[in-house]
Amino acid sequence: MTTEPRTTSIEPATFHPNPSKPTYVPPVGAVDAHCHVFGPAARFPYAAERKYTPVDAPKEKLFALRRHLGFARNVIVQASCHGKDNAALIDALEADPQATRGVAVVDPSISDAELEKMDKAGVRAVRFNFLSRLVDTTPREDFQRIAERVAKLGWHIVVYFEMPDLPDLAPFLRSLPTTVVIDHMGRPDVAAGVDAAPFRGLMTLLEDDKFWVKVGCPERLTCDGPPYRDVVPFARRLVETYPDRVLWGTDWPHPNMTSHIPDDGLLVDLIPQIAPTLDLQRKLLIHNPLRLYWGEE
Ligand code: 0GY
Repeated sequence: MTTEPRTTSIEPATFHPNPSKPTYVPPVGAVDAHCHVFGPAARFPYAAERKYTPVDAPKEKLFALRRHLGFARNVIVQASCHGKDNAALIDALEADPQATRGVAVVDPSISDAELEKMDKAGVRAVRFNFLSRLVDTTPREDFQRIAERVAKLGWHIVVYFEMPDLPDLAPFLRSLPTTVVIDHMGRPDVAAGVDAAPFRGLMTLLEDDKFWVKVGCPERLTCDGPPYRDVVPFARRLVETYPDRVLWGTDWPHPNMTSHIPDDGLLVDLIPQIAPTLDLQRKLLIHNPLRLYWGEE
């Protein structure tokens, strides 16, 4: 079922016009492994089925932010406002091929030629989004078919769900034929604490080494607001327990943030709290993303 966008009016900007310079200096070669580009709409129109209409956040702004924050590379994730038209994503990848990799959103009917073209441009994964506020529902058989197609290319799957949906989803996720990367720590209820059953369920799922997890996005998960201290224990538990299967990203330009506009410099300054040693920081920011997205050991 396809629905109309909730609104076609452009929503207020969700990204900071002038983020602070972080105090923390990332190790040379660090990767921002979760970020997006939006538009520009005049060149890359937003999808008819989108659920929100963002302010343009083009590749030039993303690359300038990367330099400002002290990062070297980006993994750009196709945002739901662009639906299954990955043109803005591919354009960003082709503009800086060494320093970027992509996560696309595709339909099961996509041709082999199109998949190969994306592979050449630097796409290394597809995203399955399970949030009904962001996308129309996709049948699991469709996801299964996509998974089988992309597994042959050596791609993996990025999944975005909310923690209450995990018990129902877990058997499906376990059945996927590739590595599975979980966005935003599975969106735990921070107020419930790290020892609550749902977060322990996520930790158990991660015992299977087909699963990886992104430990960013405190701005969406926090109850207390900046500087997001309440989210640190969740990310730190994951980094310390599964140091070889964690990724970090800014989530710029922070789609749909309404509570506040995150300061990306502040997000970077949390890294030494969630990865307290240089060894953990190097795994989180360099070795893990390079292994998964650039095929480098
Ligand atoms: C995120 C989160 C959100 C949006 C999207 O594709 C998207 O539109 O992922 C969200 O609203 O939680 O990580 O980008």
